[in-house]
Amino acid sequence: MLTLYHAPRSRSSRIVWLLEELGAPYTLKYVNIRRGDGSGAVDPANPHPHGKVPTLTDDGALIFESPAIALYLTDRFPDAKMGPPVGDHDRGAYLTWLAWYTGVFEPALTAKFLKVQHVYGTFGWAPFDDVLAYLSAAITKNPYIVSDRFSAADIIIGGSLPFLMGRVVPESDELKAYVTRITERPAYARARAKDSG
Ligand SMILES: N[C@@H](CCC(=O)N[C@@H](CS)C(=O)NCC(=O)O)C(=O)O
Repeated sequence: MLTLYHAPRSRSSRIVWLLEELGAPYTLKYVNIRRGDGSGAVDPANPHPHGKVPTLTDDGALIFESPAIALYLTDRFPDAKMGPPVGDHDRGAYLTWLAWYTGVFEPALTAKFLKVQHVYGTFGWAPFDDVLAYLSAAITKNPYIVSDRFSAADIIIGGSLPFLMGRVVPESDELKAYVTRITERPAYARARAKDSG
């Protein structure tokens, strides 16, 4: 049985969206988290080792870090075709984009937000402008991040854009069109309804 530990309007909202896309049976447990404005607190009911969300459990197995959860779920529910399976031509790109989100995109965003000067040869990610250009090129070449097929990579990466665009990420016509494309899906609307807490 899948349980998602979730805090509304947070990184776990994307996993609610993914579970809705998959049509997977799951229980949603709302938990408290520390918020950027200083409110909130670690919730003892949340099994995440750092008190964060998303946290997924599956019959006692603990899975955390958004890309790991996405990969776990799309492999576990292959019939939903939300991620290229092992042996598929697009599998490598899919894994790359999931790892890129966590290893490149988020650190580059954080560095930009904190106004940290990029240091080549020291940082394990590229400067923010390169990162954004790479993402913009991908969603201009194809309708979705990996290929012409929507996947969990669009939820993990694209799903962060409605919040980030106009804040840390500058708006562009390409990104706006892409966000509209992916958020017009019924599963997104269902997830938003559950996000209110
Ligand atoms: N790298 C993690 C980040 C998780 C994360 O930082 N989540 C935030 C919510 S958006 C959180 O739980 N913050 C509470 C805290 O830092 O204690 C992932 O992508 O899953």
